[in-house]
Amino acid sequence: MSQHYTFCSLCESFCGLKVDVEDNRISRISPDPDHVVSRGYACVKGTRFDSVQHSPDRVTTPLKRVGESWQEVSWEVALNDIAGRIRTLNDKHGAQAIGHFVGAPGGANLLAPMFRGDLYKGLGSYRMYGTGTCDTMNKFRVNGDMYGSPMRLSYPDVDHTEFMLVLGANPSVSGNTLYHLPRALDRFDGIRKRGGRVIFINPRRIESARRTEHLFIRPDTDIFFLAAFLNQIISRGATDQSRIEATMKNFGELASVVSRWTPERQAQVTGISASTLLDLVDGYVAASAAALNMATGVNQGRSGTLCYWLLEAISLVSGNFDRRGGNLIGDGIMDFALLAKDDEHLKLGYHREDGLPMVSGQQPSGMLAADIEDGRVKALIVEASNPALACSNPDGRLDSALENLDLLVCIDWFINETGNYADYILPAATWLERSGMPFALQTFSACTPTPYLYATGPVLEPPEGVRHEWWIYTRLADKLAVTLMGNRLLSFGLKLCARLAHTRFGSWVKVPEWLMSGMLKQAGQPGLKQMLRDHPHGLRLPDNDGNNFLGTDRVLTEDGLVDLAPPPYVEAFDAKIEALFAEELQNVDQLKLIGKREIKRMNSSSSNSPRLVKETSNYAYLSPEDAARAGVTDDDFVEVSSRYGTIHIPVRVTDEMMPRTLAIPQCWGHQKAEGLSHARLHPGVNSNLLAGDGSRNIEALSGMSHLSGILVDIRKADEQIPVTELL
Ligand SMILES: Nc1nc2c(c(=O)[nH]1)N[C@H]1C(S)=C(S)[C@@H](COP(=O)(O)OP(=O)(O)OC[C@H]3O[C@@H](n4cnc5c(=O)[nH]c(N)nc54)[C@H](O)[C@@H]3O)O[C@H]1N2
Ligand SMILES: Nc1nc2c(c(=O)[nH]1)N[C@H]1C(S)=C(S)[C@@H](COP(=O)(O)OP(=O)(O)OC[C@H]3O[C@@H](n4cnc5c(=O)[nH]c(N)nc54)[C@H](O)[C@@H]3O)O[C@H]1N2
Ligand code: SF4
Ligand SMILES: [Mo]
Repeated sequence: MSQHYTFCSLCESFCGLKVDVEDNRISRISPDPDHVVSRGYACVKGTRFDSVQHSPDRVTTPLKRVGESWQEVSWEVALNDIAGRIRTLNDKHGAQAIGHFVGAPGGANLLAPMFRGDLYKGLGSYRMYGTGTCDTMNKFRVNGDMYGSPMRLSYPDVDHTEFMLVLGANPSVSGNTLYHLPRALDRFDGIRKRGGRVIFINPRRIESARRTEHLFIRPDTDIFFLAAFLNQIISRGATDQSRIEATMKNFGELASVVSRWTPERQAQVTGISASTLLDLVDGYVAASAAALNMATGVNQGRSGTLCYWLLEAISLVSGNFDRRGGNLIGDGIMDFALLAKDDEHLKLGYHREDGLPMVSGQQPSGMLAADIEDGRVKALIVEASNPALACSNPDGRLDSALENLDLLVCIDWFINETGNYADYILPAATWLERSGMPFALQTFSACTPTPYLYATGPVLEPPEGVRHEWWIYTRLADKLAVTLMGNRLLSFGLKLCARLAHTRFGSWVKVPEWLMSGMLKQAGQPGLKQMLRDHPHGLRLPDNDGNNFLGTDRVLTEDGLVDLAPPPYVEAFDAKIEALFAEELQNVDQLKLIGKREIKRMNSSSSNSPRLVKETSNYAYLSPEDAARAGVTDDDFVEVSSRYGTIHIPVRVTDEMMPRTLAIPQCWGHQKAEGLSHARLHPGVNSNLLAGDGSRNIEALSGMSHLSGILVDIRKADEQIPVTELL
């Protein structure tokens, strides 16, 4: 038996793990008690990953769709055919017809992004979609406009703050997003023990708020709360004028934008009373340092970009930004923001031919079905994703579109619901089978209150027919005559390595390790070998004490000033806020649908693990008041309908829910998955059949999909039809 230390790549907590291995099989996974940050914490998804890793359903050789069945083929046969079909479609329809779609796990893969990006750049296609427009693209947009780069991403200094306000996140279940916070509950306890306050604002009384304050907010009304909060700070004069004058611009415009938003006015639609808002502002202003955070619950509403702008503005003008215990901008081992600044593909404000936004090079996933229907996209390579369940799919529109593609290739561990429609499944290695570092945001942008460095080698050998993403993209680049890394010699070397990687010279080829070592050394850090030998539990780097951003050349705007009121935001706010408010006043009595992440499920991809998901937990969670109004109780079925679709689902009644709000755990609906034998036994229903897509349902500034706060109606279903028969 051998013992290995590594990190879990399933969520952004990146917890340290100890993995016991016998004959290339996991015998046990336990939390690493010595990991420099997670210090003995890991959740069940990490410690039971063996059930995914060794699943009998795992695809271990390329599969080609032939009629109704799958045929095992060699990599050469698969990649030659795929490259040939891409070339033909490219000749006929142009490079833009060749699309890509990347899912959340693709972001945790250190090297895949470079290779996939280069392949598409080389092909001349910018039609790259991803679930980034389901979770956070609004934040990247704001960073670009206010600080000059999408990658200048702030995070709350949780371990030093005295007051923390969190909107639309549930870190103790999700492991958090866009900043690193393992052991979230301990860290929030720490704030309380220091005499501080932690407040979660959320339509559901969430797990993270068990020992903290919590306030209900009506879904998708955060913009009114934030506008009134900011207006209070400004009208009280609780602003740091000297810092504003020296390091920021357009304060006057900002003040005038929010000037009509009073605590009383926001209370009409948010459900947060005027006195509660005033109390929060008192607490925020009185704290020696106060931090703010918002995440997917707000990002997925209709005003994610404007909300994040107002949130950052509160922190900036109140003097809490760039200050210990407030919100900080990290200083990673290399300045990723600076490096990415001039990259055409990461350019901000880049628009599609139809004027829709593309942030950080990502096409709106809510446009995918329409783009396929319009013939804009003919081929799609999907890496590490399951858009059929993850994205808005009004009444199954995305399913039909995916089915109609000329070429669909899924690079995955399994045949998931999207894979059902694929021409090829290309089997990829798991994170236990590759070398890696916690991804770009942490290592390169230091989005973490506890800066550290970690590197791991592979813990397991991949099965014979499985390949790494870098290899797949490099072989395709070779076959399609695309130059990688913008350098012919390097490209030739990489292609040669990929050709040799699975021959008898394979053990010489260490492309991921060479690249990682190169990056580490270039950043003045120990190389990979030294990291693995000397720092198996990670290397803690110095804390970020703030005072290192505002007024420095790290602000990448042209004039070096933070823009408090980027014109497109002022315009969008003025244009839509009153209409949104009027709409909210009208619908206060109607139900709104939100999602619910579950500790044992990672998006759509844990349901196939018998050790994680034994039965469905895909209920419609309702407040007792709403259940009574609909005349339903636990296990009754309801019909939930939106403008876009209808589903039937059993009910759970809980006082965790705010009245007029309904939560359904997302990314269920496995009845059709050919390759997920266990998930099919407890399929659940896909709540995204209720979400709208197309240009009317994506947020105009960032392309984010509207996935939370969807207006729905419910009624008791006449009979309890088994879920499997409903779709
Ligand atoms: N166990 C588990 N962990 C995960 C995932 C998973 O599926 N399962 N997914 C991973 C991924 S891809 C991501 S992006 C992260 C996301 O991490 P988080 O951002 O923490 O995501 P959620 O847990 O969905 O938290 C969103 C919260 O917003 C609330 N909410 C919904 N609508 C609104 C609103 O309008 N206003 C406010 N104020 N709150 C609202 C919801 O009730 C919910 O508690 O989690 C990651 N980690
Ligand atoms: N209603 C609603 N819908 C939502 C959300 C919500 O909160 N509410 N959340 C949204 C969010 S934030 C996200 S990110 C999406 C999540 O959706 P996706 O990003 O599509 O994630 P998964 O559904 O987990 O699918 C991931 C697939 O990748 C495979 N995989 C895992 N690791 C790897 C790897 O290293 N390499 C390869 N090649 N394959 C791998 C898995 O087997 C699985 O099939 O869902 C979105 N959808
Ligand atoms: S919280 Fe769980 S899923 Fe996330 S990194 Fe830690 S062990 Fe993995
Ligand atoms: Mo996500």
